[in-house]
Amino acid sequence: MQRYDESSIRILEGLEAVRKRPGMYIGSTDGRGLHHLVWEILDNAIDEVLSGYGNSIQITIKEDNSIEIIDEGRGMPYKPHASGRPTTEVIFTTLHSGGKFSDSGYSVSGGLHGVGGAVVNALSQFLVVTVQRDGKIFRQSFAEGGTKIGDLEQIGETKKTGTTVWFKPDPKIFSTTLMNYDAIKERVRESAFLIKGLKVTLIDERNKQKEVFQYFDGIKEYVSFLNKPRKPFDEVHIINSQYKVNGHKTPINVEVAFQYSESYSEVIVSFVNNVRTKDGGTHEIGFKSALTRAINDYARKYNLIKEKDENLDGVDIREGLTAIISLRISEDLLEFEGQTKNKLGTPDARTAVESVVFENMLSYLEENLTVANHIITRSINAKKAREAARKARDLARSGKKQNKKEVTLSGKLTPTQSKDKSVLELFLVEGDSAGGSAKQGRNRHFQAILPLRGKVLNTERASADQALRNEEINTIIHAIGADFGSDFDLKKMNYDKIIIMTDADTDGAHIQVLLMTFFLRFMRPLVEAGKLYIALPPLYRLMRKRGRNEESRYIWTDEELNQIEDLQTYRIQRFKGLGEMNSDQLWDTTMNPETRSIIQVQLDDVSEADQKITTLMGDNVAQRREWIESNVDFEVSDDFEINKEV
Ligand code: 0R9
Repeated sequence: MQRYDESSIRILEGLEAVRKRPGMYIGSTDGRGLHHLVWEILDNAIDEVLSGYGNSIQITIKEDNSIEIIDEGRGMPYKPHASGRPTTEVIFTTLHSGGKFSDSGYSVSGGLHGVGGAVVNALSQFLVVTVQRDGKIFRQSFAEGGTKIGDLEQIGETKKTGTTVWFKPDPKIFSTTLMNYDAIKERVRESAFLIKGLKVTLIDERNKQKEVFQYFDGIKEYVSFLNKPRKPFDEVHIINSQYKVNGHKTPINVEVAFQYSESYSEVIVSFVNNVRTKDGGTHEIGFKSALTRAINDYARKYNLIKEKDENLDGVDIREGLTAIISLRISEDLLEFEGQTKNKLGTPDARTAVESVVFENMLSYLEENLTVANHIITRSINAKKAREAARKARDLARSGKKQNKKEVTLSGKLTPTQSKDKSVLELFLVEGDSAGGSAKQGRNRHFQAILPLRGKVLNTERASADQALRNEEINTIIHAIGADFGSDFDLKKMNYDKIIIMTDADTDGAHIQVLLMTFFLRFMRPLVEAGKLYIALPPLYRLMRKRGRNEESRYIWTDEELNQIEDLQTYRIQRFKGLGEMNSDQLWDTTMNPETRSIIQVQLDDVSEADQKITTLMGDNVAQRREWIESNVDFEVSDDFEINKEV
């Protein structure tokens, strides 16, 4: 029988608060929140590596979806803390703040800043911590949301040091407890790229997979990795320098790796103290302005742009650029902005990156004339293409010339009756025949239909101006009415949801990928705002006689079909395409917000999404084949995290 003293009651109250409001600590209780627990423990293991102890971490997804993380650091302190209880116990049962438990100024690599252990424990079915330190092995276990099920015990002797945390997220808390190998792999790989030499072994016991990540060239290898599906036109260039003011070192270290390729995309991924800054911030601004300034200075110096001509624009200069920025600054200089704190606010970071990159770029360009000229020629072309596109658009908008495109648009789009943009939906439908059913089946009040003929242009391999000359693309841009590229304005959108509706076959999947490529390249904020959806038409209809009536039901997946016990009593119709459904069926199963299934395209990781899209849609055929062959189970959802809206 467990006896509770006053302090353990306080502990439980603390952890109880986490269980009552998990969202406050980990954001959500879906798959994202679930993985947040993994990141917390992983960050603690990485912190120990960053402090200079051990360089090897092992992470295992067990068969029951529990997670074990092992580091080879000093081992978590276990001796009694001021409260009289072992430090391990305090760490896993109290919502404390970082730095409180050690004199060495325990630094945190991100996340919950030291409260991670207790939060993970509170949200777990069980958690076991094992410490190897001072020649001994200690263990302590917790269950059911952090209740201690025993004191810290010595269970053996060892010559090694390190910490192991094994936990299983509580299914009473999370809507799913299924661990996503790819999500963990991406995170682990990112850490391995950022911390040179760090070796991370990832094991999945559910299907006996194992991968090791270790990179001795750090972010230089990261850029090569991201550019693997692209055609680079030079080596990766690396800048690494401690920022100095008047010859004095500052606590700001700037590391940048970049490489240009023939692709049209711009990929910039930035980090501060090894934490990803998804929304950029001052370091990214500094990098961009240094690059723009250096290229323009160089172009002027060698008369590559004429005196009377305007400077080249940043967006044009960055076409085809892949860059990683890794900033390391002292903790007291860290400032974050925005709702999710994913944006660096530190003003000095801008000055530091700008000055380091500008100096370096100038000499880089002088030493690599071919590359420099190539970048500039490309930017000039990009600028021309952008201006041509803008002219065509302005002309169409002014209505001076009722051009062919506008006529086609008005003929193709079946608009809504309501003008309340906040509820309107635009269906992009594969083929004219399905378009016809959709037009009849829709709710004309708030659903607009735009049928798409044939294959959509692959915008990964097209410039802005080529894309705009494509009729389907042009029509979509006009229908959405919020412009595109750097001029895209979310507030101007004519619809609240853009829903891609294709057949549930490979051609349909291909059209989905092509459209998602387009939205990602030309209307990224639309995707980021969660306004892009994919409709899920059912695969089967089951029918049987019930008395006088005919009973029918719809089935979305093969698994669902196989689970039906009295399947033999039904007649089965397999829908090969949307066209086989009549308009009522299409409304009931795929369009009616009350009964349909649609998935929201979520852009969880921009660089990964770019990577996959470039692999699938770009020029490098061998790379594409390799990717498809090693991902036989190709599904569109592989590229994006998907969220099912019932
Ligand atoms: C498998 C996941 N690993 C960890 O969670 C982990 C935490 C940790 C650690 C120390 C060493 N290894 C660790 N692994 C540590 C830190 C300090 C001194 N000795 C060992 C120190 O900061 O001075 N700790 C993380 C927090 C704490 N230890 C502390 F607060 F208990 F000190």
